[in-house]
Amino acid sequence: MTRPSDGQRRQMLVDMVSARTQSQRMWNLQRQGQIGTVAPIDGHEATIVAAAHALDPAHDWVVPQYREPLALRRYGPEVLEQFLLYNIGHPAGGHIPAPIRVLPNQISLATQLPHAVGLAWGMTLQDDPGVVLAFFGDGSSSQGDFYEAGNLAGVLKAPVIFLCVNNQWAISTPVHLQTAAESFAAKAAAFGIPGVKVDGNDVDAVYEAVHGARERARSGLGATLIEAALYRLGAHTTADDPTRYVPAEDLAAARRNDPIAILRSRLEAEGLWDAATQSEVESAALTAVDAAHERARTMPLAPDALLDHCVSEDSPRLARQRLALLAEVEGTR
Ligand SMILES: Cc1ncc(C[n+]2csc(CCOP(=O)(O)OP(=O)(O)O)c2C)c(N)n1
Ligand SMILES: [Mg+2]
Repeated sequence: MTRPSDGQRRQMLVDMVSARTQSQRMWNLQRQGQIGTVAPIDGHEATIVAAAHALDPAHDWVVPQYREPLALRRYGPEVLEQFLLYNIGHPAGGHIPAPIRVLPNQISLATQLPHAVGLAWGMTLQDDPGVVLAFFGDGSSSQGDFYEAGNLAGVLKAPVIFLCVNNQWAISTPVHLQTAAESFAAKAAAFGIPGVKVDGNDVDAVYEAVHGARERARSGLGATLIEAALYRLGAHTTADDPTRYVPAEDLAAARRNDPIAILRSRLEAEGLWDAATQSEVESAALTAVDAAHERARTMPLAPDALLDHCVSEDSPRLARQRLALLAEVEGTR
């Protein structure tokens, strides 16, 4: 059993509380018309934070879907800034500022998974000791990309961890309409890799599973599929009304299993957390998200910025298009 230390568990709660506070703040900013669509993090915090804490940000890559970035504080404050830039549609939001090992958000379901396998396989070829952890949802597991990525990872023994965040919903589609398999973890059998299902509200369980998968990947044994079962406590996004389809009694039961409340009461009982700490963490999180929003809002935008960060170097054709675009913009001023 590999358990996080007291210090790590306390830091995990800081990251979880910060993520929820910032997610709620972003919800309000969207409602005020200040930022774009928001996919709330509520209910996902333990899984994302514990996974990030089982990784080494100096070597391991995280490949997100779209709900994770606020909970990746362990990967540095740049992740929050990128997330705000991405949210408001600034082209710099698609950039990965070195040395941050977090890929940009991915909205097109499961397309991040072949990227994650390619990244992991490339690292093996370059004798890079890191691993790649890719997040995806229960809904994304129905995409062809998931099966292609899983199959290739199995054959190549790529050092990749597929972390399926099973929050019971894909917008309004419940899991029983998503798959007839007994679990999402069971799908690992088709790839010839281990599949593990864990309680996604329990930081110890997620930490241990990711830690084990990382050790396995680093010793050359290849990929693992982890299913973290939890419950989406908020709306799918700011464009959704879950009261139209989420059974109220299911949501009430899930709220009694709120991952933040669980860890908070454990740490309070151990004398590692109190109300003053809670409010300090919340106000620091609000300051950070407001500063990131301000920075994103005021970041200068070059007329040809939409061509940046797509390829490392412009091809001759792209260079010509860039010049033509700049000339056209100049001419219209
Ligand atoms: C290829 C593709 N098909 C459909 C959509 C529309 N869509 C956006 S989010 C979503 C549900 C995804 O559910 P899941 O993977 O379980 O993630 P969750 O939102 O529950 O975290 C769908 C169908 C999309 N973004 N991409
Ligand atoms: Mg889902």
